[in-house]
Amino acid sequence: MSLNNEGKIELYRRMYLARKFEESLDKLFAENKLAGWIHSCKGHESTGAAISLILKKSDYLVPYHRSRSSILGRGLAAKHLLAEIMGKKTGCCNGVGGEAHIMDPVTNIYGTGGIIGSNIPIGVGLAYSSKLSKNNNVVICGFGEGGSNRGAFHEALNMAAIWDLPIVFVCENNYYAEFSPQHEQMKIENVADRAASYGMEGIIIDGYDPLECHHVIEKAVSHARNGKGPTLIEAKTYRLKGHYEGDPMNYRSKEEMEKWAKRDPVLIFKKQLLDTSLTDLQTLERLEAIVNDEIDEAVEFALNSEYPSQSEVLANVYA
Ligand SMILES: Cc1ncc(C[n+]2csc(CCOP(=O)(O)OP(=O)(O)O)c2C)c(N)n1
Ligand SMILES: [Mg+2]
Repeated sequence: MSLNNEGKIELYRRMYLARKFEESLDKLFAENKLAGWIHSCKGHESTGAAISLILKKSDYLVPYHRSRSSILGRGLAAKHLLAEIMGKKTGCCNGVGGEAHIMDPVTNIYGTGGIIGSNIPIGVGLAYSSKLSKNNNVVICGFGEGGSNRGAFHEALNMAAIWDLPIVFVCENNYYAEFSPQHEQMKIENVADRAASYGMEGIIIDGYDPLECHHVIEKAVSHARNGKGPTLIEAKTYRLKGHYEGDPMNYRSKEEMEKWAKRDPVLIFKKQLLDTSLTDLQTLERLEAIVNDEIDEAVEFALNSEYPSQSEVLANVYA
């Protein structure tokens, strides 16, 4: 089903929210108010915003470290996500998960993990539970092209295929894993080609085009919901910043970075909505102002929240 005008505007709002959230992280990090690592999700907004619009409330989202847009779009409040990233008690995991371990049973978000690819078998387990309990819920599981080189990916996709599980695998291929370009990680050009060896369809999409993301991922979700099994979707993407905040990025050329910056998905989609007269600038600016306030409040909330005590940090450590 294609998105109506209202849906397209909501898609833009979710992309803008994700972008503003990343900007707040950049700023807090630069001001030395945020400790630890930040893996910027700038450039990864389209896929996650689309995923969050497609999933039903009872479905499961298993994101990875670069899919914060799906987490925010799904409805995990910016303030609880930011507080978690800052290690504060008011975070969605009481501040003990941090940036790498975001989960929230309230919004059915099960992921992310610090071990690349470790969330993929978790997604398959959730899909297996959906199938056994016949609850008709679908899982969307995200990872990068680097994650698709792990054994966990191959075992998980094989099991999902043989059991026709209700899961859609979404690989956000941003052409780098840390500082290694794709050609140093694998001999093939497309991660989607791996789908054939498990007997499922592999589809390539433009990860900078939110409408294409929505259209194709939604079809794969209904395929899964109708009991027809999994799909592997590869969204060709690019991270507009480094692997981590502070990365000098000397492993990629200025020309390459400029080429992708010109395609900035948030700016281009806004322009597209305006150029096609789908909405007007005033409407979008009103909506942006609400998001800006939400982010300002999240920053205030996270900064003013307390860190967990030493005993709270260790409360759920069993060994
Ligand atoms: C099993 C494992 N190996 C290595 C790392 C270190 N590491 C952290 S992020 C990352 C790159 C992952 O690349 P990709 O899956 O393409 O995701 P991207 O960060 O590019 O979105 C690596 C190698 C890790 N966390 N886990
Ligand atoms: Mg990558």
